[in-house]
Amino acid sequence: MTIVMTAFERSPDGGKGLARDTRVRWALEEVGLPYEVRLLSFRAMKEAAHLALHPFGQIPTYQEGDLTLFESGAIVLHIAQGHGGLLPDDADASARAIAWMFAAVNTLEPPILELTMAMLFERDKPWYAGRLPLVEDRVRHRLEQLSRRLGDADWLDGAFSAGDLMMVSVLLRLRSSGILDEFPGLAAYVARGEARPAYQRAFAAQRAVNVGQRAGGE
Ligand code: GTB
Repeated sequence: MTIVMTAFERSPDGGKGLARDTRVRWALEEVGLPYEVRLLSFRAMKEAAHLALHPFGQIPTYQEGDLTLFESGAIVLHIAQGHGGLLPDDADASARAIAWMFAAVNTLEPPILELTMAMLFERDKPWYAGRLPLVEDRVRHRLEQLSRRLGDADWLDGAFSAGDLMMVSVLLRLRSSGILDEFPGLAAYVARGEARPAYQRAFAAQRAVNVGQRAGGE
């Protein structure tokens, strides 16, 4: 059954791999599943045909036979549960890996998103200089906690899992802020994720679409 996912026709990041299709591509590459990518313009994302797949008119979506999914975390979990390599066989370890997936999107991603949104859209606002340190400190607080838990380990809980895939994907978005480099253990963790051949293939695939294209907005 052919897997079809959606991605930006022209990602605003110009090929840095920061849009959420990259984590889905990465999961598919980790488990060795072939897939097709349907590219969408911002306008097409808001049209009825796409809204039938994604209620919020966004990417990524995932279609496999009769199944249609949205939400990158749910898509990665579906891939991980159906194919070996991204969740441990042990039921408790698997539950913990899923908890890390939720931690990535529910505990780390919100303050990181707030910071990136502020840096992108609030620079010219009168409150920007005063607010930025507060937003940065919220991110630092979570990174300190995460860094402490990771310690000297390569991955969050034993072998690389979908929890790491999601966490690295979320942390990657911090790179341009410089904050990640304040936490060398986390910077090395992200670099380990990026070095995985499956990530490299996913990154190259999205880059081939986006590099050289001009930014068109968030
Ligand atoms: N919670 C959803 C998920 O995890 O799938 C969020 C999906 C989402 O935010 N999709 C974004 C989208 O479709 C693309 S990833 N936006 C278009 C719209 O809402 O109209 C967010 C994103 C966009 C651009 C960059 N970038 O250029 O760096 C990074 C991340």
